[in-house]
Amino acid sequence: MERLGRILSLSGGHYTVLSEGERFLCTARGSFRRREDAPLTGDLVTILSEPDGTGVITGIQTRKNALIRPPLANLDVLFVVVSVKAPRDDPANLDKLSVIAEKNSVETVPVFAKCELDETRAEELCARYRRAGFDAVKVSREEPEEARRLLLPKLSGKIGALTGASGAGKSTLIHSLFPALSPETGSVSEKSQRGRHTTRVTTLYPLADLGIAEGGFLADTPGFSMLDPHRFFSIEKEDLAGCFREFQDLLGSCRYTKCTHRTEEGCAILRAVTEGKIAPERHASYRALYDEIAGADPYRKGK
Ligand SMILES: Nc1nc2c(ncn2[C@@H]2O[C@H](COP(=O)(O)OP(=O)(O)OP(=O)(O)O)[C@@H](O)[C@H]2O)c(=O)[nH]1
Ligand SMILES: [Mg+2]
Ligand SMILES: [Zn+2]
Repeated sequence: MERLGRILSLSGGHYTVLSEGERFLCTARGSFRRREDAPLTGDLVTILSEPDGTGVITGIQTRKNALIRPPLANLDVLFVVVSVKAPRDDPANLDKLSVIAEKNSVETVPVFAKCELDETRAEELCARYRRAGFDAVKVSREEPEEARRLLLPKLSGKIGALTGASGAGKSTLIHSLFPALSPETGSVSEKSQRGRHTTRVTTLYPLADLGIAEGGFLADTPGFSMLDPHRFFSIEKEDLAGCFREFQDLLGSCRYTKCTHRTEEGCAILRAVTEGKIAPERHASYRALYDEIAGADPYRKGK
């Protein structure tokens, strides 16, 4: 019979599709030949299912977005875990990821972890990102209930993924959120990604399996730190300012229409930085990313 389902994982050419609480092991119909047509984990698909639990994917519903690395479709929320201490992470990486997310209609949720180790810094960072327009939170393994209260509603009915530097506290957070999933379980695909097979395995965990009625999925995919905005998302340097949400209202208010918001006279963004309306750290991230994009492609130089 024909039914609608969600692809939870892809392994060895076989897709695991969740449909009305049942899992089907599916192949894709031969018509998905071209790489960009191929079904991805996270896709909502129609399948023709057999009573023995197998099926064939016959169609893909329109995607909201599609990430190449890791391969994942329809991501709604990206939780970027940043450790406030031990190790003290640089939030510049969060800024970079938030740009990629913005470009792909993914909501970034900055999560400042290990907050009990430096409450002042955690509060400072939270305030900075809230001011920039993000729903930032701080968490600690000492308060798993609080982490659940803050983060689970953001996953309800959505596909979310966790990313962040090594040691930031991702596995610990997964354990706080889903005590039924051991941190070891959370890193299974991480291990397989390091194996000799180049195929990257991204798995969606249905929240329903954990007894969370509202549904939603958490993607176990550690590959986000590999993202290169220029290469993978073809962000033009001219589009970058629009991906910093606290810049958006000011775009068009600069003296020069081609203002790059780095050093120009009469720049509305620079004025906002001076006036304390835009965090200097965020503007520094903007400049660094701008230079990175401008310098990344020799064919683009001078344009
Ligand atoms: N003090 C304190 N330590 C924490 C907290 N969360 C995690 N840690 C510790 O930080 C270390 C790294 O935590 P993990 O959860 O393994 O970090 P991860 O992001 O999964 O790291 P990778 O798997 O290497 O990417 C572990 O020793 C944790 O015990 C916290 O809230 N407070
Ligand atoms: Mg981990
Ligand atoms: Zn400007």
